Amino acid sequence: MDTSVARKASHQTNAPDFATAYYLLEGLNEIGVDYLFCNFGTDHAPIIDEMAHRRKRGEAMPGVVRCPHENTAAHMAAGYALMTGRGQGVLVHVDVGTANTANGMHNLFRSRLPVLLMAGKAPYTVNDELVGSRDTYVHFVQEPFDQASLVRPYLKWEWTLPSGVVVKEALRRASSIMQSEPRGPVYLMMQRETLTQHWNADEIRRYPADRFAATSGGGADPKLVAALADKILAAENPILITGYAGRHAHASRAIDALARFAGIAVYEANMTNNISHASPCFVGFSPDKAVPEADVGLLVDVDVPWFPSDVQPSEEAFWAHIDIDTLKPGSPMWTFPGSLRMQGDSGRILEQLLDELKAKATPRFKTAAAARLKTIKAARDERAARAVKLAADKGKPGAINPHYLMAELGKLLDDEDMIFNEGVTNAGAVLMQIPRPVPNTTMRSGGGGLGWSAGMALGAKLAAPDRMMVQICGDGGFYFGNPTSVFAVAQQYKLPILSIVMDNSGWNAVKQSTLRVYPEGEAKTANSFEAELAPHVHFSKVAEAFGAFAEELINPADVPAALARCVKEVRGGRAALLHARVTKM
Ligand SMILES: Cc1ncc(C[n+]2csc(CCOP(=O)(O)OP(=O)(O)O)c2C)c(N)n1
Ligand SMILES: [Mg+2]
Repeated sequence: MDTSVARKASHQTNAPDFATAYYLLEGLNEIGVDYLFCNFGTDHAPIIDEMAHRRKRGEAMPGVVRCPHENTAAHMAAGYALMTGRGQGVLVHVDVGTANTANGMHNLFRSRLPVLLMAGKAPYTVNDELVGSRDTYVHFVQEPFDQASLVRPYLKWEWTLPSGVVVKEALRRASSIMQSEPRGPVYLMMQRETLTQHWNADEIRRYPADRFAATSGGGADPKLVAALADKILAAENPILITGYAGRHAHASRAIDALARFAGIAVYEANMTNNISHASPCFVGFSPDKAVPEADVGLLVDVDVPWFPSDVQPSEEAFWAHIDIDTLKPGSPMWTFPGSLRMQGDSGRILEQLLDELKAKATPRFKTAAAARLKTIKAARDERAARAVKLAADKGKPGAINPHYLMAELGKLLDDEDMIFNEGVTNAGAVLMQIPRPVPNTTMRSGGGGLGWSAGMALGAKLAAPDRMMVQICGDGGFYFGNPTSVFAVAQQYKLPILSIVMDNSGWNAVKQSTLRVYPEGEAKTANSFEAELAPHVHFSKVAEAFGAFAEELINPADVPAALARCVKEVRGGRAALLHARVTKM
């Protein structure tokens, strides 16, 4: 039988208007996807052809960013979502491409960032029965029994598109779920035969945002708010620990206002800077000293407020969880104390709490709160002095002090510039030396998968081209970030980011972890930690291969000028990399 005739016939009997891929691209427009971060394969032929059609007809569709590695694609979507609040599309190749996004999906899921991951699936017809049938070797080997299992632990939703007639409905459902708090990844799989299926335009229903909205949390039960206010009114040492709350501007304002009114010390756990570091209530990132002394504690949108192996709260203390995710169903173990739990929009709940406190505040409470603000100021001053002291020693050639390096970098940043801090064992130096006056201008991943900061910086740059995006990582993190893919995208799409690599000669975190478990162990005796990486590498050459500006920084005396040159290049529109040899592990 002449297969070309059969192929044509199947087209004709479908009485086509448009292929499902056409409605897919249209549906992506409708759910607010500005960009598709793509790594293509054979599964995408129908989409690629429709993209060309749409371009020819001048029809709108998401911008396409081709990423040589899926890790870049996933983390670009993360950076874009961080800046805009909106999940974007990541389009990857069947099971193998999906597998390469698993690290990214972990980071997005744990960072409460939305993304619509999409992948093809191997065609299900093998004899050319339908347009898009199997036609090459890989179609026979790229079909695992459970493709979604590759990323399922990090998904809020997954589905295989059963028919093109519901493609827009599926996209709206995916969007509603990823955009609902706590936000996170969703995954849609599509077979080629489904994407090539044709439908008349009037068979495809529309699912507009105003009728199918995402959910966000609301306020809390006034009785619980009143109970918590009473606890705070009677507290002597109240503290507040937050991870993500301030990502919403109203919550950032509410934390600051509540803390100032009630004299509450605010700590940030791991994540973005929720409030201005210039706030009189911000006291840093480590609540270890404060936790045992706190009599009332607020855990506000936070996943890991402290490490129980290092610090234990008082048995008598009263802890309240205010969180869109109070129960942490995504974590098998989560046993931080919670005497009272209020699930909802933490900004809204804190506003309620502040209103209640203002209504009930006694002169005695106001005096006590003012006294606490003085104690907090002393802690802030002490912290600032410690930072200056830590940065005073510039280090030696080949062993630049990371605190000094970061303090100098801080001098060159505008308030709105963004820091993506993947410094691992040097992350503390970044946080300590570069206080951010504007909320949400420094962030760490809520997850533990290394290799995110460069991709996130690229995605953020796409969303906010006028701000400088600074990626800071270790030498280990540099490898994990697939730097050739990163600098290729930076060059191709003109996304100049600043990359600073703090090279301490290997995986210090691995070495320190071994020392924590076996302080006097054999690894220590033998000074053998399986942590050293290749010593004579020149990361600058990687960046240069893609047209970026790059420098190696060995001498502490060169720090200010080298940083200034790199920043100048980035502000002028060219990506730059500074490979700094810092204090060895
Ligand atoms: C994808 C991934 N693989 C492995 C690890 C385990 N890990 C945690 S920290 C670390 C070392 C990172 O080295 P580097 O970025 O140079 O930072 P340093 O520890 O030296 O400060 C490793 C390998 C991880 N977190 N993520
Ligand atoms: Mg290192």
